[in-house]
Amino acid sequence: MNQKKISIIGVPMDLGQMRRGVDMGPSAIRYAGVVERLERLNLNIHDLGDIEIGRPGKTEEKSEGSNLRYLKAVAEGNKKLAEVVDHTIEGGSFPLVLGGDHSIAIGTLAGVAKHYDNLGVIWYDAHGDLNTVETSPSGNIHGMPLAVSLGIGHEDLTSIGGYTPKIKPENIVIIGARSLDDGEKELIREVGIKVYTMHEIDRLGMTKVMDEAITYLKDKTDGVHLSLDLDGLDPLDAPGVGTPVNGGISYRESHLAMEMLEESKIITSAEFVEVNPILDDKNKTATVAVALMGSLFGEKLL
Ligand code: HAR
Ligand code: MN
Ligand code: MN
Ligand code: MN
Repeated sequence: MNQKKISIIGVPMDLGQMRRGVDMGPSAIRYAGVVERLERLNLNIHDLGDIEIGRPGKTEEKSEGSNLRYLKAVAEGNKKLAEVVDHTIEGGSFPLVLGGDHSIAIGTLAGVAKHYDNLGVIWYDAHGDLNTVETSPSGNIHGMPLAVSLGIGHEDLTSIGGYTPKIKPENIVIIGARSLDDGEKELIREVGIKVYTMHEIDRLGMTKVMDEAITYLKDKTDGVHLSLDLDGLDPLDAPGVGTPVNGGISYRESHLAMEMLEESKIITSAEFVEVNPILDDKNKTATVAVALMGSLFGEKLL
């Protein structure tokens, strides 16, 4: 039988934001049993281990002429990640990337997008991650990866992988947004990104939201990357994240979303980010992440 091959890539990155500990996310997710869980689904799982991420000291936080935190080390780590993701796809395997903070989407997308003419992206997140050097309220790179992938941002980040942009605005769907900065709202309107905020999720229900999102992406894309930030979920269900925002997507709604993505067969790569075991409650958030991965890869209740 031709088994689907999945390569797990850990990225112990915590330099894209200010709460230390999210670098232990890949360990926490492995501890929660990701390999065993997916092996039960008769998938061929390869754990490639972790990408090496630099450990700069606090004094190296700001590099010359930039207000972005740890720009150099974030860019270096993402370059390595892009290479590994690229080779994973070349080798016929599905890349499943475990974060680490959301700045790693820069490298993941750099490695993925070169394999597609029209890559779609589902950005499951409380945030838009559409800030630029100019609009960022924090200087934290984890608030910027979607903008960077659109080709908007610091050149050291947009140039990763040797091409830019990675994705087109009309191929993006954001789901779960409830904390958008003014500059992000402007960019969403300016370039035309489809966003399902918590308002639409409450009003339409997750079934309709996912049906619409899948229909929106299906015909115009030749692959879809799922970038799932655990803070898209409500902090009651996923407390172990650095920037929790109340009023989020429930565990059950998220399961449904993953099941619908699995049925649609559109997802060709995925990443689960922002799991911070230091802020967590007995590894609850990593456990939720693994359960969602189970549904995404075909686990059934009956
Ligand atoms: N929008 C804020 C900023 O750019 C907070 C971003 C928080 N981001 C994440 N990723 N946790 O979604 O600083
Ligand atoms: Mn290559
Ligand atoms: Mn995010
Ligand atoms: Mn977020």
